[in-house]
Amino acid sequence: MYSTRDHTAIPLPDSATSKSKSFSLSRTWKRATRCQKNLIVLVLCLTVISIFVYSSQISKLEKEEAEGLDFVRKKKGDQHKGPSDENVMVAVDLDIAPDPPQNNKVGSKEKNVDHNIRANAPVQASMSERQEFVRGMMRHAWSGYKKYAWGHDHLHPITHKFDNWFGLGLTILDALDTLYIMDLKEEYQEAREFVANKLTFDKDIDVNLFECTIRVLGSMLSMYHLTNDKLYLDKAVDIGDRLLPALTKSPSPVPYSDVNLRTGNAHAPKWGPDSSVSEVTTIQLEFRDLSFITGDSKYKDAVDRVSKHVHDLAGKKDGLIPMWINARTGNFRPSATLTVGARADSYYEYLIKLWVQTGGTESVYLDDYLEAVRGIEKHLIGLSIPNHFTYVGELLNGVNPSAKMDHLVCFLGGSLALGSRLLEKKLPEVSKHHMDLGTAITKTCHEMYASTPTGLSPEITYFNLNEAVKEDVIVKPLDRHNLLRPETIESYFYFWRLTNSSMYRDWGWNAAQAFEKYCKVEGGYTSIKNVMDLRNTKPMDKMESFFLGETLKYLYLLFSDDHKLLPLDKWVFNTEAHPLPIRSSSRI
Ligand code: DMJ
Repeated sequence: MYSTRDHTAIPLPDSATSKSKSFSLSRTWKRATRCQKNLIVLVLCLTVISIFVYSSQISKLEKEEAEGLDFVRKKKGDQHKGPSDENVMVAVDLDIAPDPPQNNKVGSKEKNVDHNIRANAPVQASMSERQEFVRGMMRHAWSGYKKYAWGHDHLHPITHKFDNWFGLGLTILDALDTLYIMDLKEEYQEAREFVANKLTFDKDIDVNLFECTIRVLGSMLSMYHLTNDKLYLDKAVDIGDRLLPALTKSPSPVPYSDVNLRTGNAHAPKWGPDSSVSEVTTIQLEFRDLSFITGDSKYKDAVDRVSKHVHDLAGKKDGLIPMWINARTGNFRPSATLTVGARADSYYEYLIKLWVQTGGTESVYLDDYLEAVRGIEKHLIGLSIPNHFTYVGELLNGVNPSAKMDHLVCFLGGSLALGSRLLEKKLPEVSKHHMDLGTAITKTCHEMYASTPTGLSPEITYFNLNEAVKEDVIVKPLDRHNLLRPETIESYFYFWRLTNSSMYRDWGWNAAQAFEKYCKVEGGYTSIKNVMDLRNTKPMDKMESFFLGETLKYLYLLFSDDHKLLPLDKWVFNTEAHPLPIRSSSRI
């Protein structure tokens, strides 16, 4: 007789028992009524469907858990831990979600960047592997640019289009010294060939003085210093002369923001009367260097005049500068916002670097820098709730505090570390204090990355000051983009060089992997619109030239064991990461 027990007691595919089972089953089936048969078929169908639904739910849950685990871990447990806490490193090692399955195809329904072409970034890798990995990133960015945007300013790596801001091949110029430093010989030769045979500055175009100085002049100067190749000196002089009218044609010592490369016609921005203060105070390292190498003081005189004017100008608040300045009147715009973010950032960066550039001989820059850091601490620094992250906020209209921090501010940790090291003997207490402040700010910048699901920082972060809220970091919907910016990596680089703490290298490695995972596409690397949703990052289809000029260069240097590769006591990096030599005096 057929029984449940008989049925379940058939563990092995023994032919005799199988036969007798099938025999008894078929007899039972034949004896069953039509209604019983229908019922059995229905039960079998329902069982098969349930098994299928259950197993697909399980695998979906497993995948979600794998992708979200580290974010949850970070949110729950790791915010309190200080830089010296080893657990941070463990948590950071776990910070990146596992690689996506290999069978994700190009053109899959997922709106995100395509997974299939993402390289496998190993979670654990030796320093030389990390460095080699970054070289691979550079090669990938370069080959996409070369294939789809050669000679144009920026690549759109998804649509394979390009844009021209100045029409000078900005990505090539920004990338030159990175290629050279990474010893990517073939790529470097392609770039040099472009400069030698294709690049001309004799163009009827209006360019932004600041952007053209830091990217184009800065690059040509660096390349000249690194290679001694006269090609770059000639190009540096050419572009320097074409930019100079922005400074000399202005009715005040404050330069116009824009200048035509062919006609020398200079003017304020088309959209408003004022220049950003960061722009007019972040051209000095480059023009001074041009004077040092040519022996012609006209470049240095022009930019020193701007610095002196801003130094003397009324309207600062404890060393903090309002963000707008007018080239006609020479004055700050009253009641402008005080910030270390956009439109003011590199004013502070260049104060300390100008002092460094001439071997610590121009104390006016150091004095202004020290005063500014005191001002930053007095008016802009705050601690978030509940975990006391040190943020650098803003004073809106010069008076109203806001706990808003741009990613751009994240250069500050590195600059404080650099200044601190150089002030060790001269001002030991200040040095220690600046190092602590820089450390805290850099930890906050790391949190901006580590607290998002993608492991990439948003463009702007707000810090919580409300006791009732349990999250320190607030990201507003319109601030969720990541433009492949370098500032946090830049600070990791300084801290690695100056403290030898490998924690910064691990933090940098996490960021590199996140760029690889969420920004890499077939044509290069893309900015993304939403760092808060790892399933829908909304690629923006733009690869900024500073990704090659700065972000990848600082990553490469971060993973270099060789402190003699561009040592910080011999080279000062301009704000676009182009290294210039440190001199022993300001004499030309
Ligand atoms: C770069 O052009 C420079 O680092 C500049 O100082 C700020 N903006 C970009 C990178 O974010």
